[in-house]
Amino acid sequence: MTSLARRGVLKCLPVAAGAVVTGVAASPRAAASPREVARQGADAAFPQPEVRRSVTRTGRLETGLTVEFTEQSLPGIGTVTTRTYEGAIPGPTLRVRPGDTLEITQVNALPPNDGAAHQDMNVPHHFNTFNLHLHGMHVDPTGEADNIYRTFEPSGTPGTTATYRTRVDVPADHPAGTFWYHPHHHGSTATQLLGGLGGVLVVEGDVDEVPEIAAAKDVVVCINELKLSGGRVPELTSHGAYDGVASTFLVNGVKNPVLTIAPGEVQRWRVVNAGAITAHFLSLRAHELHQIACDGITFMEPVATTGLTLPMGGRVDLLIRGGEPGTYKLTGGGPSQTLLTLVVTGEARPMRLPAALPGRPTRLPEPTRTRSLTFRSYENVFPGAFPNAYRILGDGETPPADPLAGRHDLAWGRLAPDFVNQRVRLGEVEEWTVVNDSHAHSHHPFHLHTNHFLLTAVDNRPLATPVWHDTVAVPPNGSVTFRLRAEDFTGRSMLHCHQLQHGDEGMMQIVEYVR
Ligand SMILES: [Cu+2]
Repeated sequence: MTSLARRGVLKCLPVAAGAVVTGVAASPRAAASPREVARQGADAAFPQPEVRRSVTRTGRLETGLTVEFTEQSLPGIGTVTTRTYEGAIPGPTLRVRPGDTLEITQVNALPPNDGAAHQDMNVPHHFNTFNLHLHGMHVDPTGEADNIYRTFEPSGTPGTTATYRTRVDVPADHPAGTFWYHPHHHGSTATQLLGGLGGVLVVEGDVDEVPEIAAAKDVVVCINELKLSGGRVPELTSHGAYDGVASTFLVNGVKNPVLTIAPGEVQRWRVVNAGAITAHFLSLRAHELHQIACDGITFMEPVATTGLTLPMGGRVDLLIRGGEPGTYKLTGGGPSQTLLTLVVTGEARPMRLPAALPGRPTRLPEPTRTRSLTFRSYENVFPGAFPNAYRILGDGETPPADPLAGRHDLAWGRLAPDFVNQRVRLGEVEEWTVVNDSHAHSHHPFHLHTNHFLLTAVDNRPLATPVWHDTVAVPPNGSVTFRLRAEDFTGRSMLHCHQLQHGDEGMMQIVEYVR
């Protein structure tokens, strides 16, 4: 059933590119020109990123993600020069299974960085240095795995490149679901994502074998957010560099692509917010969204809704059933922001929704310790190009070791090198409250690396059914409450605001998981 469904997916991909059909790239450079793949995808009715899948026999996905400036021809937008993975926005979709090994060779083909780093690490810098974060994956945060403390520098010599390797063992009991990858070098993350660096990572498994889901077309909906001015991402020379530059939203690299569905047909959409600044309130006119997973963790049963919030970094898996023939818009960002157009057409194809799913139970024991964190923005408090301070106060806040620009008070709560803000003991159940004390239009999605947490309340109102997340929107002037139990991986990891300008400017903490 699953392999048939997979073949069905592959048929939807551009057929001329051999690398797409085999789905495996043995070398850093795929056999087909990635740009060619992207262009063919754009010509198709609804593009899908190139797929690279692990080899079943060996359980390994060995692939490359070269980062370089490429010229993209974006339909309806024009020619854009930006940093890309493998010459495409988004990067290729990586598909693995629990127990697999993922080996990624990254070539940094970017030019040398301009200038030295600012003495304050929380000022954006080094836009040609990156690393790799596997967002939402429950894997080792150290060594050559999901280690965001590494730095993949450009070679420093114009015309040459530098190569870095990531090797991740996906646990045999890893949840099947929708994850994604993006760079996470402190100081350059926002700029790089706003140029289109990001791609989808799918873990295949039990949920895909539910008959109604196996029968549904598997559709990646990767929403990238670009800031474009004069065909480039503006160099971030000041905090205001993006002010007044409208966000361009692409779905699988295309502005407002058209997806077709038959009346009654059920499709499974893997919706990824790969943006840095904008949350999406997803809504599809005249259609219910049947949510089956949040942030890669499957629900116990589908939950029908008419709209949901997808914060930056978040993912939802949705089953969509085609309604009356017609044309419908999936909106996000705001009600006038169309992400894609759904055309319901053709012969009716009645399909069923599943009644039950192989979900993760939504219970944890009573907590034995609590923490309280506050996300706070300070605007126009520093002289110079980056006048704002973004801080995390409360339990574990960073003390003011070095007064910043004479503002001793603003040294509290910033990200500081080697200061561990939160030590989380394996096996202990904790309850965290994260407060956003900023004004109405300040979005601060909370993201924790390495472990999912169980959201139990929003603004102190308990949820009827708690939900597993790795990223959650903290409402302005509001709070979220969750339980956390880390069970296996030790080492240094992170928590931060996934409004990535805020993260780059200090709204980030070091979490250490300890025995
Ligand atoms: Cu924030």
